[in-house]
Amino acid sequence: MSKRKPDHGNSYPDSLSLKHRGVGGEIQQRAQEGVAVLTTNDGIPVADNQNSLRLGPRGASLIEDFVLQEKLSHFDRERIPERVVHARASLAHGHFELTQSLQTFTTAKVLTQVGKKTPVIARLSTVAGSRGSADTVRDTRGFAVKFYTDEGNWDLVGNNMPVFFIQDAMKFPDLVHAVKPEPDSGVPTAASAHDTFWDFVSLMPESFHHVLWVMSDRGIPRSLRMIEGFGVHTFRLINQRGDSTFVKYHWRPRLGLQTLLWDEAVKIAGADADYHRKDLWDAIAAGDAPVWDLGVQLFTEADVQAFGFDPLDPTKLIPEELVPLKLIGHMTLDRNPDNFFEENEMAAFSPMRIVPGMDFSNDPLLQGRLFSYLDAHLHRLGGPNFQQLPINRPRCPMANFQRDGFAQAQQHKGQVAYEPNTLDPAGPRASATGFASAGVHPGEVLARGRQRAASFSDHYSQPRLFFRSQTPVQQAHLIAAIVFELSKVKVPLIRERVVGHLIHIDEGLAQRVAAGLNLSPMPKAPPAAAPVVEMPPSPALQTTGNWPETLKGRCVGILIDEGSDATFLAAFTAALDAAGASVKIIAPKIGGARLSNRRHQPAHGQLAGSPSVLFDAVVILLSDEAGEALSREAAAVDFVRDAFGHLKAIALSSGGQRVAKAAGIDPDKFVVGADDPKAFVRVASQRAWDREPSVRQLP
Ligand code: HDE
Repeated sequence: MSKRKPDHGNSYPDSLSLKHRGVGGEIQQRAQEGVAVLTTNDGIPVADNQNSLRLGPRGASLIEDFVLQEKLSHFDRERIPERVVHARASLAHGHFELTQSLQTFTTAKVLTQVGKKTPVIARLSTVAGSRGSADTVRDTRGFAVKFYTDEGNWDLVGNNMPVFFIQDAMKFPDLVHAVKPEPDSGVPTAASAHDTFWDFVSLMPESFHHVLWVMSDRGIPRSLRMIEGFGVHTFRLINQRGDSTFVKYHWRPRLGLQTLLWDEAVKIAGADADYHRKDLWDAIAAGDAPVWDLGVQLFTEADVQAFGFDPLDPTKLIPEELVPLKLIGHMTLDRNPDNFFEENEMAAFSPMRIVPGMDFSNDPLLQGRLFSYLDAHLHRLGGPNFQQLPINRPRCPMANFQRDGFAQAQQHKGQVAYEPNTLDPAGPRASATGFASAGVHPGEVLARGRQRAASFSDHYSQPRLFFRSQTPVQQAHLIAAIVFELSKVKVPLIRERVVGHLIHIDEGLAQRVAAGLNLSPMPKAPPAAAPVVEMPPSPALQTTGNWPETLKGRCVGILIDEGSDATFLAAFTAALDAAGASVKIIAPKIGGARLSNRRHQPAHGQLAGSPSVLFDAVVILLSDEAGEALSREAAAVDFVRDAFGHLKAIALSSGGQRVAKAAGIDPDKFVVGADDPKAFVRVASQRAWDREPSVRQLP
């Protein structure tokens, strides 16, 4: 990626440029020479940026030191409130290209102009953790995309799971309070494995569908480049005639859905808390731009009658077998931000931001969100002018009569700031092609009251569909995750309540969780508000079942030391490169090692700081002597043992075999020799799921 010229901050908007400010002299001269002069925010050149103004070398500091005052007071205000949820995230720029028009369904240009590239930003986040929490925690991931369309900004603010915990916005603060660190102790950080979370969900049967999704391996993605995205709610598209069609949005990563193992995720959190952030950044910086296809499920009011569930209920998904996914375009993320704070921290997404040709549905969770995001931005970003921040500005013309307010950065001219008027005939006016809300659905009985639709009362059929659609490997992981989390819950009654709900979802699931907890006797299932309906399994919902066989986008670690075979190293590097993997050389010392041909090979990482959890497959390319020495080095032995335990492919030289022996591994077909890069590429494109029962006892 091309390195862009650093902006030293003294580039004010045009009307306030250096020339106009007449600061002149040295600044302009140095600017002409291409060297920036350090100034205060008022543009006053600073002569000494090392020492404060003091009365004598050992005397007191003077209050007249405006340079120090400005620097410290600005610093004191550097932080803004972090997002209550989704505080931790990565952001990237890119574009969306439409490949199939939806003009039968909508007038929105972004969805009808085939071939048009609309600039986008995507912010991919965790939910529960604070800004400084680890990337690989078990959690839902936020998938927020801002489309800078020609008709204004459209934000699709979704998650990597198609359903949500709750049905009504009224419960959101309770849900978030339950999952966040417990208020008395302040622990745990970024984890749902604690009493308050499970207490809450055990009392909210509607949450179980989402709970199963988070407990599946989708809750621990391998990479942000490998997560799916969903708009979750049902939205509407409106066509020229004013007809409304329901729509659900899906993002599909071209790299496929890939996940971690729990033990791996936990160890990565220690080895590299920024694992996902770096992975996305590095891929984009290397020109390896991730791509997602955008798919839609379109259906009408009449179709809904046949579903047997209510698409306004955000705890329900629409199986693709029922309403197929239509791929209409793709998003490419190909540019990293220049400044994390200005682009990621200050980005404001809201589901309320839709463009003409779109509308909302009456999903009560969505309706609550339509209030909450603007309110959060007004608080977090210091007032009503946050849309003027560069990252939030529309890229199309905008004009209205809103004025003033904190941090107003526009320079409005003229006498008129109201409408209607005759004094500014060229000023902005509403247009017939502007945004118009769809009419209320005819025939709906509108009775005011705090209420929930009877069609929202089936809480178990879809979790059953999700669970039964999974492969046995995924079912085992999901059960292990629930057992793990409930084992952190201190109050036995909460564990029992959870198992009670699981009985409705799947008897076998409940029994295996109970066995994993050593819970006996089996608790009773609570009464279900609606009978559980059997649905045909949906392969599209599989997690490990949808794992692609490829090395594309993955990373292979090659452990070398003094005397490693140079020919094999070259052969592996070439084969892996051709297969689309990135390669990282690891050595006991960061300075690298001298290979068999006496050539010096630098390393990307030091062994002690680069455990094998950071790689998708590993090659242990050691000479016999180095292998002998490293078989007494815990970092090397753990490197191999963990790779094996995490179901990864391993290539071993004869020296590598010595380390593997010390790690006590029993080679299987995913362990190959270091003389066969082709065989390695083949096995490294998969995970050794069959190996799991030999290394881990799953409930
Ligand atoms: Fe959010 N959510 N949310 N949420 N949400 C926020 O907005 C909220 C919900 C989602 O990268 C906040 O600017 C309520 C569902 C994402 O900046 C806040 C309800 C889905 C992001 C807020 C929900 C999401 C947020 C925090 C229930 C998936 C990160 C600060 C009615 C469809 C956006 C902020 C970014 C962020 C409120 C439920 C996704 C507090 C009240 C469902 C991806 O306003």
